[in-house]
Amino acid sequence: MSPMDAPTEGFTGAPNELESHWMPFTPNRSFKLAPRLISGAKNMHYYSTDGRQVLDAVAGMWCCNAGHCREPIVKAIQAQAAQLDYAPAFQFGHPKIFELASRISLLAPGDLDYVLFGNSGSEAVDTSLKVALAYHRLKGEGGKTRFIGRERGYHGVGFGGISVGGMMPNRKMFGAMLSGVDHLQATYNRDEQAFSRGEPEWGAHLADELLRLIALHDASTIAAVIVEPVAGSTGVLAPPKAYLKRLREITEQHGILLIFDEVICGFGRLGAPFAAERFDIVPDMIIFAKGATSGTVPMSGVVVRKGIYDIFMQGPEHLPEFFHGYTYSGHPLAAAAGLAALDLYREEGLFERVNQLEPLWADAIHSLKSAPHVVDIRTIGLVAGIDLAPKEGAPGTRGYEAMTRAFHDHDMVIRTTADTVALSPPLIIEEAQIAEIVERLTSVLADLS
Ligand code: PXG
Repeated sequence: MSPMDAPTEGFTGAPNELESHWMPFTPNRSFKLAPRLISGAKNMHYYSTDGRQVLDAVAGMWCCNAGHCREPIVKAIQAQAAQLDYAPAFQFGHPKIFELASRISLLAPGDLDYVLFGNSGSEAVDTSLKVALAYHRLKGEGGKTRFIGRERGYHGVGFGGISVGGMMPNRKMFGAMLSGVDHLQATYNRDEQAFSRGEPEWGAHLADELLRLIALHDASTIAAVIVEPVAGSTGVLAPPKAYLKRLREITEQHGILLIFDEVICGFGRLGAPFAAERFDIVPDMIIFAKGATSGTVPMSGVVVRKGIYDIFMQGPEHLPEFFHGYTYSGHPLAAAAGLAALDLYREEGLFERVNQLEPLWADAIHSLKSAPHVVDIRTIGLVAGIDLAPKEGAPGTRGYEAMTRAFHDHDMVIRTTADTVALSPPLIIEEAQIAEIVERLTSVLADLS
């Protein structure tokens, strides 16, 4: 059976069939009037229920880094489901999750040697914040409870993640639950950085704002700083040169933990297992998800430095050292998928491939500079953000139109947040397919009202 003729079991996509699923982060009413339905996938493509082959320019949602329905991963999941469907995550273990933890700790820099597994990026963010609080408390620094996030940061949708996150719509509705946080300024400034490739030259000084926040709150109240090395969801914002190093210096000097949220950056997106390696920094924790299983089975985690783990390994030996965990922490199917994905990344050299493709990718995407509506383009690794000028009085409508036209009229899946187009294709993308993305996007932009 080819993905083209994936069965839909009598499903026609009629409005009554679509009603009950309250879709996440989706305008439900518009979607249900003109649905975008996908029933199959292979490598770089989706297959829509109306029989079209659709180019995936965003690796699902920044997660299917090895491409879709890759045989070794599919087979590993199938075999695992038949052999061990589930084992209790607390008080018991299964071999593959220990193997995966070892493999991930080897991929992580420095002494980031311990992995706490979860299922979603949001869960892993919560986990990391709890580790930070507990770590300081165990050290007798119980006053260190404040978190510093960054404006335009996205750390998922749990209460922990939205409090340190810097996306206004995520914060304003649930503000009552959010306290004890402060935010660094976003690093993006179009006047200074427009059309940059890789790390912008301007902006390292913005890291010194952390010194101002430390002077305001005092280091004795601050548990951790959490940032995405490259902010993904809010428009692909690469860190200014030397900015992250400066954050590391300041946090280290003041006994504040530094957490890298690499849910998007990890597993090759920037040409290294983790962005920490690309930027030559050892943070105290790295949050990962998405690419860990190439998007096939939900899995996330937090990689933690040895010094943190060691602080927890005290107290009575019959009691859990950390009161935290999920039913599905380290699920066998996710572990099998993760091991198979790591094998595939290594065998096909997919992380190195990103380094080879990066200049070509940047040239191709930046060639859209003078296309209609384009006001900025940013590229780094195998990621791009393209800002479109908002429509007068109707911000977000141009981006939405671009996304829907790309799918319906030009057989391509892209992501848009407000009026920014984000691209993050599977790492297996061929040069010709990069050209195809640019070609189709050119047509989309030409069609936009
Ligand atoms: N941290 C970061 C940096 C993320 O990008 C999360 C945490 C939360 O992960 P979960 O698994 O709970 O969704 C994310 C998720 C997009 C897009 O297109 C980005 C995400 C999710 C969906 C869409 O910008 N990032």
